[in-house]
Amino acid sequence: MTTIKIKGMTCSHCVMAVTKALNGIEGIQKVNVDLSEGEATFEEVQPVDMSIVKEGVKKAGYEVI
Ligand SMILES: [Cu+2]
Repeated sequence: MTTIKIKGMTCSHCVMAVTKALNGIEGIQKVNVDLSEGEATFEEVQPVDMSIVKEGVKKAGYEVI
């Protein structure tokens, strides 16, 4: 299980956007985004480059910190 910190989420819409972005990355499964903690957790079924994760989250409008 991998945990990342995400900056900029304020509501359930943000949670959905980040969840969708992470689910769209190859190798990532079981995404769970926690709004109150500002965190996302997921499982890597294959190694995922963190720069791809950061880019995907950024494209959705948020930032991995
Ligand atoms: Cu929002």
